[in-house]
Amino acid sequence: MHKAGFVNILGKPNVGKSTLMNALLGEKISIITPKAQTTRHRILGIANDENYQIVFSDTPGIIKPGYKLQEHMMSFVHSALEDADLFILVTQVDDDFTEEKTLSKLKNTSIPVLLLINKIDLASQEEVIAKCEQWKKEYPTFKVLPISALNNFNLEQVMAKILETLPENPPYFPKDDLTDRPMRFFISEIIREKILMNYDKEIPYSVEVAVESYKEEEKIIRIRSVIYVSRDSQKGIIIGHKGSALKRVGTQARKDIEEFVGKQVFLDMHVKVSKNWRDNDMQLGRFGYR
Ligand SMILES: Nc1nc2c(ncn2[C@@H]2O[C@H](COP(=O)(O)OP(=O)(O)OP(=O)(O)O)[C@@H](O)[C@H]2O)c(=O)[nH]1
Ligand SMILES: [Mg+2]
Repeated sequence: MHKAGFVNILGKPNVGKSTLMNALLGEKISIITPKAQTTRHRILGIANDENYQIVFSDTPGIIKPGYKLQEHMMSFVHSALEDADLFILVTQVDDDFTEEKTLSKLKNTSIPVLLLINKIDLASQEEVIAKCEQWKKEYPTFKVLPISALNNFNLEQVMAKILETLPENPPYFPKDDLTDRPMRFFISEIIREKILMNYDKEIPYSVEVAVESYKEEEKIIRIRSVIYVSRDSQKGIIIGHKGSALKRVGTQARKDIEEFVGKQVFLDMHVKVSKNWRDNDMQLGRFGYR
């Protein structure tokens, strides 16, 4: 018997959706940072075993969109809410999910919902128990599990629940596929992760990264990337005094990319201004938001 199906991971920003997917896959597919709105796309992560194939969707955190980029991000969430074999709603002990539309959709769907209370390593046992009871009472159809995605706590139970729910199906993707995204996407995401980690305020939210070329030679991979900012003044901040800030980002990104591709990497980085790209349909389309 072979089981296969789609498991869509949803929730507010920063609750640990990407941490959970990576932990369940045992691979770093999605980038993770302490900042909200790290994930901007719907990213598939595929867990393959002789007897099953689980196709996870990591999604952007649910917010009220303020500009076009965020509208696109929320359209990816809506597409993930349309169909699945299982929805996983990730919440935190100290931070309830209260977005009415999504909750009512999940409450009224015939698709099973697994509600995870994440980051229980940061809470007391009493708080965790109380939170579980509260969810079970308000949403009796949801399966409720407390977890810590960071510490791998209770994740075997999550896997067991998923496998219990998955229907009998042949695989949807080739059994050695790990994701639906090309190499260039992961390179640009790794660079974006380092930007989120190294800059504050509006900078991480004003940046998009594009990989313009990826050339594999015998001993080295040569990558040319462009960091786009939305205003002139942000260019200098990204570059920093005598290029120091950009150099730090480049070194950190190169190390991670080398680990990811298993080869030496030469990373060429350029900074360009794409005026107000977050609200520009054509530019968003070029960046892959469709
Ligand atoms: N203490 C603790 N921190 C966690 C846990 N799971 C995730 N985190 C942290 O929470 C932060 C956000 O994690 P992400 O996985 O990026 O969260 P996300 O829900 O994907 O966030 P967006 O992509 O912005 O929507 C990171 O700093 C993680 O290390 C956990 O179980 N315990
Ligand atoms: Mg994420």
